[in-house]
Amino acid sequence: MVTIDLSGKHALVMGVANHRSLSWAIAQQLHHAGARVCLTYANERLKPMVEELAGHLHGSLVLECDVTQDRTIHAVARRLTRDWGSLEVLVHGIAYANKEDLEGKFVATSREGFQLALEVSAYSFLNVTHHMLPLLEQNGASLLTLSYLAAERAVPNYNVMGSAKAVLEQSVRQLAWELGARGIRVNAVSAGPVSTLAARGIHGFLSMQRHHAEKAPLRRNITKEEVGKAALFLLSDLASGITGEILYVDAGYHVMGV
Ligand code: 0WE
Repeated sequence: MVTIDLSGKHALVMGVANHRSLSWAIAQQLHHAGARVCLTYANERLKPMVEELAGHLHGSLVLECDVTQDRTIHAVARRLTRDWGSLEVLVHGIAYANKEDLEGKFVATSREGFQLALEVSAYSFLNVTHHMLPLLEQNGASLLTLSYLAAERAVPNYNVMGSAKAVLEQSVRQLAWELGARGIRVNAVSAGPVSTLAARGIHGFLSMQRHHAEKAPLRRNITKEEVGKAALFLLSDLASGITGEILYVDAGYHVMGV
């Protein structure tokens, strides 16, 4: 019988905003598998919610980390070095673009909007990894980020986030190559549309989800728990031979030609 046991392992999970977050579903799976979990929040507005959620994960840590501020990333690395001494799991579930850049014309994306989306949603993955490298090298680690099909297909309104996800997926492959020599694996889950804080309020999101459920081989949408389970697999020793991979958790949607 195969069970996933992450006891004695340390997991940093970034990108939890509320109970609907895919990062939260992943944090819960890691916790149930026995890992010690650290959640980060980007600003004071998100702090109370993340602290409340962390209250459900016995022995967890909550730290501030704004990925546009190297100082705060460095502070997380220092704290985890002191408290844990090693990091076996890193989950990056962070994305942000200005709201107007997800509604207007892609061709009209401002320089600042483009830079912000790529900095927060893509550059942060390698930058955080760089800051955590001494911790990640200790025992070999498994890294995971979250992507979306719009990295490689045209999706109405996803606009500059598609640019960011394309860069993010290339970063998964490049990091897999570079860090593989140190026993570090790097993968992504490409999730189908889930009603998270990041997705709600997106114009046309509900009709898009309906379309997805109609067309997908499984004839339904996915749940955040399904993302959590696939993530747990990739982050565990069951996936010891897998790196540089984009794993689709999308009810099969991406295989369709019509
Ligand atoms: O990656 C995402 C969402 C990312 C996102 C969402 C927001 C909304 C509020 C990034 N930045 C912001 N900034 C805000 O101010 N998804 C995969 C969910 C999503 O977002 C879409 C989608 C889907 C699916 C936007 C347009 C079209 C489809």
